Amino acid sequence: MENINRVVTLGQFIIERQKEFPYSKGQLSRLLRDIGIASKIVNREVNKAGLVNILGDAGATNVQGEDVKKLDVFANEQFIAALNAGGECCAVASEEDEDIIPIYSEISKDAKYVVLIDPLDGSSNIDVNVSIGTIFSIYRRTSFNGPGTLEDCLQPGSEQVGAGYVVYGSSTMLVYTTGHGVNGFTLDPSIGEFCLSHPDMRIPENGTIYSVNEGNYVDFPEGIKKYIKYCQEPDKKTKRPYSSRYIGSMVADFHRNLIKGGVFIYPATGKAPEGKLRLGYECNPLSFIIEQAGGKSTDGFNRILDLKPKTLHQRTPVVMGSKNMVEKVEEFLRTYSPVKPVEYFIG
Ligand code: P6P
Repeated sequence: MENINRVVTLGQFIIERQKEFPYSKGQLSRLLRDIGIASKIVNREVNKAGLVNILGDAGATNVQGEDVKKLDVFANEQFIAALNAGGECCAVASEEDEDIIPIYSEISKDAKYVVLIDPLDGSSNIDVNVSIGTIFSIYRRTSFNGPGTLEDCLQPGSEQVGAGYVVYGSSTMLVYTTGHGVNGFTLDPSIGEFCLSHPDMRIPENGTIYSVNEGNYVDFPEGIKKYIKYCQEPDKKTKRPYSSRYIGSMVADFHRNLIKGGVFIYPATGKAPEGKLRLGYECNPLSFIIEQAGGKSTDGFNRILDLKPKTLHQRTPVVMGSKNMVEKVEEFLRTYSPVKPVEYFIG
């Protein structure tokens, strides 16, 4: 009889799903494995952050008298080291580094992939014990050989071959897609393995949660202001008023909305005319995931995955989540703020 309680680890799952890539020789599988290993190391440090005074600014020392790195610096080093050692990656673009980190060594001379990563998004929340996350995006290189190039890292999100995030919360989960649906794995600390816990994740087409920093309300485009008021109006048929839920940690807000349904909005504002969130290693990977889960992600006017990045740390306004909720936001923007936000604020 099939064992219905069979534990499927991330490693087993990746190998079993490798059949979806008939021409793959396992490089993408090994790359995902490398990211999973680094995530477990980062998780260990995130979980004990308060104990070893790792929260302090770089330059502090821990109980062993070792120089303590801030967690986001530590996380960045762990992911880069894992990708370097794994041999499947020819360049990394990180939120922590101004320029790309080309990788070229005996073991990675045939590497086919580049990785864009936010090693520890929302790290300002560590000190108050709020969930934080890692976000990663994987592209096939467009250059032919040698170390990866900047152009390899400036591809539109529609070219991603993989994307995922780790949310270090009440439990630690890794959620990823390679274009064949979205699957979530929960870390079982007793065996040190990510285990399949959320197979084939789908976001509800409708939801009753809106996530936006309403502290910026006066600075929002008119269409966003009107949408927020729409969310707050009582209407039984559409289950309004909706609930306002905003953690201020993108991965945590995204993960909740993916499971429960909802819309996450970080619009352009006067202070941030191109939005705050980064296209390459925040919005593109999460947009790939949300579309694979049946949701939608735009900048209010254009599909995020169609945007052609011009610079590595480029920002974009973003409206992502349940399909029908995103489309309602777009309707308000078209009606009340009928220009792309960047033009709206930059003129
Ligand atoms: P604000 C965290 O700093 C972050 O990059 C995202 O994780 C989060 O969604 C956003 O910024 C919060 O920004 O301006 O609302 O504090």
